[in-house]
Amino acid sequence: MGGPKILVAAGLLVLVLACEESFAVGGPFKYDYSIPVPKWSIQGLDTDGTNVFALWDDSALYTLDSNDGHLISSTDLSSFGCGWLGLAYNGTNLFALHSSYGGVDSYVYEIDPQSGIILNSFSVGYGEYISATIFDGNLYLSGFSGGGFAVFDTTNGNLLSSFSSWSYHGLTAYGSTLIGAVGYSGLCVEIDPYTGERLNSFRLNTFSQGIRGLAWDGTRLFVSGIVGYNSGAPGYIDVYERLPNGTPWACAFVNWTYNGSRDVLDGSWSSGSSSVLSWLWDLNADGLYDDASGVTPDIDYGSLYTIPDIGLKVTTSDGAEDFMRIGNVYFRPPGPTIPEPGTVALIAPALLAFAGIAVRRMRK
Ligand SMILES: [Ca+2]
Repeated sequence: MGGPKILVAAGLLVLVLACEESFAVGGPFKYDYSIPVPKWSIQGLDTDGTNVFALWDDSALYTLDSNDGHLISSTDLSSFGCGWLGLAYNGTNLFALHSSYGGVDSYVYEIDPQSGIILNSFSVGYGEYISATIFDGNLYLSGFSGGGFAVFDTTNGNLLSSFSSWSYHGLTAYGSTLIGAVGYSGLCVEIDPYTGERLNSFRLNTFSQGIRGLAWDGTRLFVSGIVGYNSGAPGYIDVYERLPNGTPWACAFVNWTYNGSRDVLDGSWSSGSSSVLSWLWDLNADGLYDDASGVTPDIDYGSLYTIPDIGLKVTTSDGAEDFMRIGNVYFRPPGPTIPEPGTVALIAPALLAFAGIAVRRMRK
């Protein structure tokens, strides 16, 4: 009589394994390995498939082996001062973004990756650019006019186009689209490279103090960021592999936005391998997602403008679930001094970032 019990046990084991597999940690990418880098804050990142090029903001360029991470070469850029924020490789040379604030023009330096010699440079004008990539042979910079993309001809520095979008701290070409990282939250967004439209979103559970660099080589996604606040400390680059097509995944992301009269919770950045079926909210910190539902839940805040702990659970139509928790969300009271809606959409994540609010992630 042992046979059926074993079969049942085996069946349950298969069921458990199947359930675990349906929860793709990190969205459509899975953590694979890390490689060490000499510095704690690698803001620019790209790869030629064999090597990884890493730009320390203050200020050096490193070439590392993409597999074992050993340091192949380094180029001292300290004579330019800090502010190296973006790096892009066009198949031949590197384009390093040195960005400035306060009305001073930013520059892009074309660098030979073999010798580290600067071959060329051009001004990209005043813009708070924070990341760079090559797409379709042209240089894409994110952060244009506080949000959006500017596209430059790499041969002469001419501005080819610009369009509004969010500002992405890390940026990489990803086949026919782009992927950008939204700073501190671990949220990454797949972006239409011609319109800036958000196509998809996922989160990488890494660099809680900020993703700053992304590079895709066709099979691996390299991710750099900020590690601690010690400028003498070393850092690392995390390497993710793409999960097979069809792998269910879900991404919960709590945002808040202005709807014309007040701030509202907004779960519309949540995404997954199929459509999100439900958004369930925990607003009283009891761990039960039973206080509100819907992508922008209609809740009565009363005089409460700070919710100390918000949880969002999303479920996709293929059964994947994801959870996100966020602390101390401040809703501004309705009043005449509220900025325009378009500005608010950009301010919200900045508030989140500058408040240093811990974004915690839970997963069953
Ligand atoms: Ca609850």
